Amino acid sequence: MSLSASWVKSEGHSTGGGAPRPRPERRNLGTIPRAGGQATIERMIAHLDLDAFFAAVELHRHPELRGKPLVVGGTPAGRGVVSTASYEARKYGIRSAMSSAEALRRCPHAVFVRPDHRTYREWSQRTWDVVRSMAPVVEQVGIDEGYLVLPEGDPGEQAALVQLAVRRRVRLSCSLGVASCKVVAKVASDMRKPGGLTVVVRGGEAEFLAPLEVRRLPGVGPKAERRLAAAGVATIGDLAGLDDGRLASLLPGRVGIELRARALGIDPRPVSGEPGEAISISNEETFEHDVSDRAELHAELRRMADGLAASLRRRGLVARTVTTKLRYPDFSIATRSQTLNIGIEDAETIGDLACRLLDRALGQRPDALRLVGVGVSGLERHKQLELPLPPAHSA
Ligand code: DCP
Ligand code: MG
Repeated sequence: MSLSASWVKSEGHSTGGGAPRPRPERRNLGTIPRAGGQATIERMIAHLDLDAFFAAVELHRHPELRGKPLVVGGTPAGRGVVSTASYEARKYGIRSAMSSAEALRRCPHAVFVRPDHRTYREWSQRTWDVVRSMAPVVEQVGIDEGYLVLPEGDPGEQAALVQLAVRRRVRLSCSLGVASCKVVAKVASDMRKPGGLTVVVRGGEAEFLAPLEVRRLPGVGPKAERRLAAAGVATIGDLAGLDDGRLASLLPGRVGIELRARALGIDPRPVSGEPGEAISISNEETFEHDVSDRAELHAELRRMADGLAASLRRRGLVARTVTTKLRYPDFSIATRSQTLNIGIEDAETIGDLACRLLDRALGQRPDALRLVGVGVSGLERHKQLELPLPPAHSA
């Protein structure tokens, strides 16, 4: 499992010569309500973006294409355009939105594959299910990108765990940027693609952004970039340093004021996913070799149940339905579900049910398995009541 080195500034790093800049004021970014309601805690957030997403999915479907320059898009014979290109193809200067004909000119031995959006949506959903199972608040903003409030603990380590989970459970590579606010996290996730993780410490936002080209700041489009370039504003730091008069002449109105604030690493937009908005949380594992040992399968399910229980507790949720999924070596899938009268959140009960459901399915078809998974659904807010486990009925 390879993780690229993090770019982590040490805490308390000085902001360079002269008087230290004032710390940006506290913001409500990455702020999630504490159980009970009133008090809030401030958390670091992450922006996650999958690497060469459509191409990465196609490489799973056509492993024989690995290592070759791959273009996903319309046909170069017609008026097709490039949706995305593998990193191998990007070495030839192939980019999203370029005509496929131009892509073929740049790399005559590139392989072209037509996009299959339905499949990409499925892979996207699998990815975001994994992220939602790990983070208390998740706001997906595109098919392959979104923001998450990081769980408690060291932000870089927590982000690395999310990255690892996406790689292991979905088998996709992603890059993450960790910061105190959305705009900085988004810029950071793009710093070390593919497979990168970049952490910007709180207080280091403006210094991190300053040397970067101004077009890398989200919100600066080609038109604004041209205007700024003509006035000698080349970097995000140049934009951050504009006085009110120059800013108003170059980028009049609220747009200018907002972009200058962003250039300073100030962005008040919250991560706006509601906790518990997910309708299900699941976890699954594809084995290196098919597994038939019942004890090993049970141990795997219990490990997943632990993770699901932790995720439910973190989000203040309980689940009423447990589902076990099995995939056989011939890729056929079986699922078994059980629904309870009240919600549960503890690892042991989820694990017990998951194992029982597995046994039931294996009773009908006792083969080795390629994959097992556990999901919980029927999610609802936890009620502060200790109730015994009710009699269960099957669904
Ligand atoms: N996409 C598209 N047309 C574009 C841009 C993107 O169809 N002009 C699709 C294909 C991409 C997906 O959206 O795979 C995600 O877009 P990204 O900009 O995140 O690009 P990639 O994920 O492909 O590459 P990167 O590693 O740079 O994120
Ligand atoms: Mg991407």
